[in-house]
Amino acid sequence: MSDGISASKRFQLILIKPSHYDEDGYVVQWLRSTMPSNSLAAVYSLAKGSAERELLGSDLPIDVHAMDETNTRVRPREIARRIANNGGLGLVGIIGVQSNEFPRAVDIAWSLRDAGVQVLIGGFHVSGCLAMLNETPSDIKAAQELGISIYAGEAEEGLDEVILDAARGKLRPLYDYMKHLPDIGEIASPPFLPVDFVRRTIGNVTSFDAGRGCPFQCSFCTIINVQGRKSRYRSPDSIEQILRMNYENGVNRFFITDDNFARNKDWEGIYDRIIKLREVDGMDIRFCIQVDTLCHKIPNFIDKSRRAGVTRVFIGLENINPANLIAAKKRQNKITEYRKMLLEWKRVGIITYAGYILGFPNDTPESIRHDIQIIQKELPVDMLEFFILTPLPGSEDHKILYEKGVAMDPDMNKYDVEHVVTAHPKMTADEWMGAYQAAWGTYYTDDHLETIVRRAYSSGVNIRSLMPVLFWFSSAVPVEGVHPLQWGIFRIKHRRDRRPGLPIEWALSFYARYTADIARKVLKVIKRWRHLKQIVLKVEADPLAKLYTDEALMPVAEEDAAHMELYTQNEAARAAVEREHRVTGHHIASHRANGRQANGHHGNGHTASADDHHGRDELQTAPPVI
Ligand code: B12
Ligand code: SF4
Repeated sequence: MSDGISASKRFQLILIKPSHYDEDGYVVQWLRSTMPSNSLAAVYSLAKGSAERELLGSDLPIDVHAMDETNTRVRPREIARRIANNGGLGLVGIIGVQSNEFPRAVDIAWSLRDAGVQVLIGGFHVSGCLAMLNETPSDIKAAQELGISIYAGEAEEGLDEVILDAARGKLRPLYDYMKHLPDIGEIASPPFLPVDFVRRTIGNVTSFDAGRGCPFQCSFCTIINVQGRKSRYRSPDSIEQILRMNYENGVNRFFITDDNFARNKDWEGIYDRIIKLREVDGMDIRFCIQVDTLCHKIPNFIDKSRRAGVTRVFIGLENINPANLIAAKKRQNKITEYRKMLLEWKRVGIITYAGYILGFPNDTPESIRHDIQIIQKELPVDMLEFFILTPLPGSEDHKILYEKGVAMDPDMNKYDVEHVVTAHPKMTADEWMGAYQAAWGTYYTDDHLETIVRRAYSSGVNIRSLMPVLFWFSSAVPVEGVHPLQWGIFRIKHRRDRRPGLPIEWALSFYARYTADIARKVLKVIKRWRHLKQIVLKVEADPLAKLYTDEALMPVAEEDAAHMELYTQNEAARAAVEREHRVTGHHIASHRANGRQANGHHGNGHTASADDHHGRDELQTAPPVI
């Protein structure tokens, strides 16, 4: 960011999406980060809208600048200078701050406050805490005492007020917009980031939220308490506007950030518009979405996903032990539906990722390992990603522990779902952490990588497109020691950007270690990539590979449920299956009579609907993944 000296006054609005600190206290930063932040896109676009409307009058123009610390170094002194050079009026908004980013956000904010700059922090940490707790937690209070303002809630209706207050130099300590959730149907400035932002991330992918809110009630979830349980959604016109703005700039891959797009009340209207853009207007646009495990029951959802250009789907599987799912109030997750749902996605050639949470009350290191082995054998999911069950501020779990005074790690930097922050009834902290670290290796064995590729190939999934994502998810932890969602290309470390309280290292030892680290990681990456490539080439060269099948790919109608561990692993699983029999009135194994037989399709035991006609031949023409 240049200092941009101006003769007349210009209000400087600088938006920063912060990162967080690694184990050594250095800021996690990459040459190319995972994807552009939608939180930043949403606030940036609204701010640009305020600037275009000349909110502060024609004699005080607003300049909006944005930066994402996961790929750009934040230099507080440069920011302070820019504001001073433009007449001294400005505001720094620290955007979309998650709990794990709050300490870093406060450190950035504090150095800006020290230079006399007005700063406001918003995002899930502050919104979640204010939504759920009866008192303001000490870290937020401490920030306020440093003169840092707090914004809770969504920016769509409150940003103008903030800018007006900041222009008068009268920012309030707290803006609480939690009580009213804005309608986002027809926002004049929907989320958008200029193309240079997308270029600083991997691939040609950007993100936007088509809707907010989820009707379910999982106890570890923060979303429902911040964004609500009612579905609010952007209109198809608004979605088209977002897609066209990006497409015109050469960006045609999108991550729709809705936590559960299947419960977006207007998913079909949105899909129909996207299908029109693809099939009539010829726009080559592709999507990655997040859904729940019952999405396959929504008529047309999966087939329309394919037509709308969805190539990848994230599914909140979370666990295969029904006792754990009940403990987490995740009653909508039924193990008896998992295979049907995953086979449905396979049927249309869409790559699946499932989230799996470790540390529910009944988990032990042994049960976790065993559960992963069951998944490998019996569930046709491609990528599995692991998270440590964490009482994230904003969740019911956090509220309960907080109110009961149960010990939780006070360092918010650790609330990145990769650290143990509270006690577990059956595992020590070390055992729990060990089980998390081991989980990646247990799932992504050489044998299982080959099985995933073989299953995908025989199901019509483009394995050349699967390869990079499989590489990403199987390698992030062993190579870099970070979760795949946080990984990036080429780790950047600035010696002086270290967490306050930790010493600034000697240049020689810092750079020697940094270089050795990079060299070690590059070698690992090359080795792993080559290995995966060999698997892909081997499968492609195998004349029988298209005929590959196994227990996981077996149509539900043909499965031998009585012998599947998924359904028999423990008392809770057997009870869940029994309950399902009572409700549906027929036995899982007896689906055989109703389901489609092996005919080149992966049947799912559903009565075929009018739309249910896509077979393998069509899959060959399915678009490749993002
Ligand atoms: C997309 C996404 C990601 C993406 C991109 C990040 C992004 N922000 O776009 C990626 C994949 C990188 C990611 C990663 C992670 N994520 Co994430 N992510 C999301 C998700 C699904 C959507 C974010 C979003 O776009 N929301 C919509 C926007 C518009 O809402 P918003 O961020 O709240 O912003 C609005 C308001 O808060 C307000 N606002 C925000 N900031 C500011 C600032 C000012 C000044 C003002 C005025 C207003 C304002 O205005 C905005 C517009 O209304 C959310 C869940 C969710 N529904 O939000 C989880 C979520 C934010 N992620 C979460 C977590 C835990 C993570 C990870 C730690 C998990 C992991 N190991 O992968 C990592 C860590 C990332 C890191 N530190 O590097 C948690 C955070 C919970 C918490 N208490 O902190 C959430 C809430 C999901 C959950 N499990 O509960 N994530
Ligand atoms: S399904 Fe996902 S978004 Fe909905 S309440 Fe559960 S965890 Fe939250």
